Amino acid sequence: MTTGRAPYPEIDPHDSGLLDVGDGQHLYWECSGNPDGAPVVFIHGGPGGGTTPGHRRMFDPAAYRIILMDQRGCGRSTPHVADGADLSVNTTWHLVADLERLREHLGVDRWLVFGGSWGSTLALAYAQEHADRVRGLVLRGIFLCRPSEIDWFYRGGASHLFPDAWEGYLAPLLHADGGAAVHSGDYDHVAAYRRLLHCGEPETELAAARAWTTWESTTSTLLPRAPRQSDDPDRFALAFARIENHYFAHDSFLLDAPLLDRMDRIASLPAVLVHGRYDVVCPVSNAWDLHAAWPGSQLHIVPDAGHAMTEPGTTHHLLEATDSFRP
Ligand code: STX
Repeated sequence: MTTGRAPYPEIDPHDSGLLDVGDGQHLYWECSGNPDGAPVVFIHGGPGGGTTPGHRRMFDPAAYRIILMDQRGCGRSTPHVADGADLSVNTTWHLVADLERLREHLGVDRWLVFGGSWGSTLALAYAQEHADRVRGLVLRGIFLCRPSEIDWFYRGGASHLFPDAWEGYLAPLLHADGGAAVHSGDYDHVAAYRRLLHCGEPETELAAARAWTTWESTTSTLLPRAPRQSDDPDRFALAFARIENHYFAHDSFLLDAPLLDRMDRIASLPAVLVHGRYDVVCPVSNAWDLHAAWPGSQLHIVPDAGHAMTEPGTTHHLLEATDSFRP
C-alpha cells in the first residue's frame, strides 16, 4: 500500500468558544496553529460527525490559522441531537449561514475551505453562495448528494460490495417491517430508518443508530481497521445517524440547487480534489463529474484507498494540497 507523508504533530487550540447562531443553537469553534497565519476552515463530515483533534493535523501550524467548527446538533455544539435537539432548524442552508457567522465572528476576510465527504458537499454549497470569501478549496471523498448517490449507499447499491455488512444494516429494518416488505422492490430504507430513529423507544432508536453508523464505518476504508474512537460511542451514533438520515431523507435540501448546476459561480476558484479509487461510500465517479465541471480543479485519484481521510495515500495528497495553498 502507498505510504506517504504523516500528518503534522498534535497541537492544542489557542482559542475556542461557543457561537450563538440563533434558533437556540451554540456552535463549538476553535483556532489552532498560527494566530496570524492564513485562515483555513475545516468542514467535517456526516453530517453529524463533528470535529476531532486529528483534523488540526492536516495543516502546517506555522502557516495556517486552523479553524474547526462542530455543525449544528453534534460534537461539542449545543443542543446535541442525542439529547433531542430540534432538527427542523438544521438544514444545509442553516449550516452555510453558520459558516458565514463564524467567519465574521473571527474577523476572517477570505479563507481556504477544506472538507471531506459531507464536508465537501457543504464546502461546495458554501463556496457557491459566498465565492468572494473563498481563496480555494481542498476536497476529499467527493459527495454531491445527488439522489443516485443516496440510493447507492443507503438503498442497496453498495450492498453488492459489502453483503456481509449490509446484513447488519438491514437487521433493524427486518425486525420492524419483516422480510416481505424489506425485500420488495419499492422499500425505502432511509424512510424506514427515519421512523426507527425517532420512534420514542430508546432501545430501538439506539439499535437503529448503531446499525446505521456501523454500516458507514465498516465500508469507509479499503482495508478493515479499528473504528474511530469516541468518548461515548452511543451518543455519537445517535446524533450521527439522526442527522445524516434527516439530511438524506430530504436530499440534503439541495434538489432546488444541485451543486453541479451552479459550478459557474466557482469556476475561477482553484481546487484540489482527492478521491480513493475504491471509495464505496462515495464512488470516484462523483469526483470525476465534479472535476469535469470545474476548470480550476486538479484531481488526484488515489489508487489504493477507500473513503477515509486517514488512508495513507489520501492523507499524503491532502497534505501536499494544503501545503500548496500556503501563502
Ligand atoms: N456520509 C459521508 C460522510 O460525510 C455519507 C462521512 N462518513 N464518515 C464520516 O463522515 C465520519 C468520518 C465523520 C464518521
